[in-house]
Amino acid sequence: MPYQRITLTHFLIQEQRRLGGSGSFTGLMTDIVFACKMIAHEVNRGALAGNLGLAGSENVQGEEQKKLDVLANDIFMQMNSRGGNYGGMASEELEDVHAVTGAAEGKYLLLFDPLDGSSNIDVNISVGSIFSILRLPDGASCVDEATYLQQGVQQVAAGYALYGSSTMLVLTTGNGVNGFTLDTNVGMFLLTHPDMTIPADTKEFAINASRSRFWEPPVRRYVDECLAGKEGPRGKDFNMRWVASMVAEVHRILCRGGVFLYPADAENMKKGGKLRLMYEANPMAFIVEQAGGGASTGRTRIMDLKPTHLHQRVPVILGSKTEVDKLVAYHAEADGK
Ligand code: P6P
Repeated sequence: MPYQRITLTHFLIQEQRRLGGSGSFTGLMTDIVFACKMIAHEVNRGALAGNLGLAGSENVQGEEQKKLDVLANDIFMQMNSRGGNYGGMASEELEDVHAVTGAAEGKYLLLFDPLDGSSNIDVNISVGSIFSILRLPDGASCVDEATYLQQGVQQVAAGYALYGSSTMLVLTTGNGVNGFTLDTNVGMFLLTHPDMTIPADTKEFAINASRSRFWEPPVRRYVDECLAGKEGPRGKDFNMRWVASMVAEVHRILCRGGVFLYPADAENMKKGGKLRLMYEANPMAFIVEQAGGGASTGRTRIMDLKPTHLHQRVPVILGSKTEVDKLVAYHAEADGK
């Protein structure tokens, strides 16, 4: 019988009934889903729609924006302003937080990276959108950055869309991780990857090895041991991956295990690291932990970090629990703890 698979909307309704939660995840996700479907359409059209190349502008990070960075951000802002769920939003592409006008009832905050990995767009490698949902504290102001600076453990939900060979949406609401694939024939996300779980052990690590000259000793030790293979201290051969698109890396880890490292190094520590805490590290850490993995800076659990500013950067080590725990132990040893 066709259409056996459950839609994202029906999944969320069933989850709410099962958990008796008052939160309306269906409402919270509706506008995000619209935005991701539209972005998928624009990404998939690529050159045909004149969507490739540079926008001729820079974002708050001082990075050259791609046309699709700007378009994806506009789509996320517009779509998520209409449902009345969000009192305010924050984007990698915008310097300041954005209060949603006329959303007096908006009880949540949406933080997002509208198009992560955009350096891959022009060469047709997978990119994605990352989002994190926080509660709007009673009496707090959506124009005040401090309202958004909540620890990762406060997240209500987090997820990503992956614009790859198929378009997928992977989501956690704090009760495990589930993956949905977009059926473009009917425009619906259908449950294809229920209860995604990261294997504790792996033979695959992902790091930008061109930065090895900057690495701290515990990271160098870990990578060297992996490269030593079965004759080395790990007693097994490892494989390396680097897609330069965090969404693609995390998705691979959710599907088959692995560890992803964008660690602190001698060059990036001046800025605190490379990846942003509020709309990259925290949502991915929530997802990875909910799938049984670990997510650390190497020294601190990412979701325990107390944010200091909206575009704060942090070191990120996440994935298979055994490997993350080993890396944390190596950092502690190097720090003399
Ligand atoms: P590098 C993309 O710009 C990103 O934020 C992540 O998606 C990705 O993992 C990383 O940066 C890639 O960094 O040093 O390879 O350009």
